Amino acid sequence: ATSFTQTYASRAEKHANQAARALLETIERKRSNLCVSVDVTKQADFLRIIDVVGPYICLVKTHVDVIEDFDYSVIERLQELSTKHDFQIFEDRKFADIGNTVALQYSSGVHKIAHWSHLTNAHPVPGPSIITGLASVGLPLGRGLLLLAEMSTKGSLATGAYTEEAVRMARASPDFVIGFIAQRRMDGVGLREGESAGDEDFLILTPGVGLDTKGDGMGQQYRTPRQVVLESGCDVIIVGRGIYGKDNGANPDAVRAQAERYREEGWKAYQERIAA
Ligand code: 5IU
Repeated sequence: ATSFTQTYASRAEKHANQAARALLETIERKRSNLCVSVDVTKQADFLRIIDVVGPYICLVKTHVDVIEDFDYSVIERLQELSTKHDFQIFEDRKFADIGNTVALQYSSGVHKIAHWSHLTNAHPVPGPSIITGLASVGLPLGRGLLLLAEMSTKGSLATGAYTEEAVRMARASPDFVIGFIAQRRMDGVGLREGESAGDEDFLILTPGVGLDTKGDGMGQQYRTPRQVVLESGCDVIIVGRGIYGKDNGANPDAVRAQAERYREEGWKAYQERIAA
């Protein structure tokens, strides 16, 4: 079986990277392939939303740089919630600089991302040195990296040969690069004549997921959990405003109901996929 039809549990057993294993195990344990993306600017909203959706998710995706009243206690609260509700943390930092600079951005500054974020991501645009730089900080801490192989936005330049090169870069660093932010499965993409995919198992985390709208008027494009997980073979659905709405999740019951709904849809699509 390819990773398309394998269970999350069996993939967890074989994965060499600690962060990938932890995520796959969490997905299986909680029967949830739902990641909630929390793009809000007040720490109170941020922490309240996460406490409400916590039971239904495998992963929280953050942009801590948008929190305007940020101080490091937000991270401590986030870690407490991660333990309380059993989810992993993914700071969607989208690193894009030279190796030396990204190592500093990852380890230091106000946010010290490597100290608390199990996963982070990077644009492949600088070439393999971005992986070397981030791995120098993240590997000793047991972290994992996702490369941005594709984007959900209209007119994205991350297509074709660029996407293939991203997959080749990941293939060359299997200890640290655990998969992609992408819109479809990437096993075997960009293989050259005579190369084989072996037992590579990239995790695909996919934003641009929504059940009620097709877009946001600013280039975002939404597909359903079924399209993403069953038809495109992605592993984790990333949902933001579809869950916390237009009012920064002011109504916890509404947020909880949406989280339950997306968890259910994502898991149903996965069950259909492994039965295929
Ligand atoms: N995000 C995308 N598309 C991408 C990448 C990241 O939407 O291709 I790479 C981020 C942006 C936002 C979240 O933090 O995922 C999606 O939020 P909404 O579900 O609210 O659109």
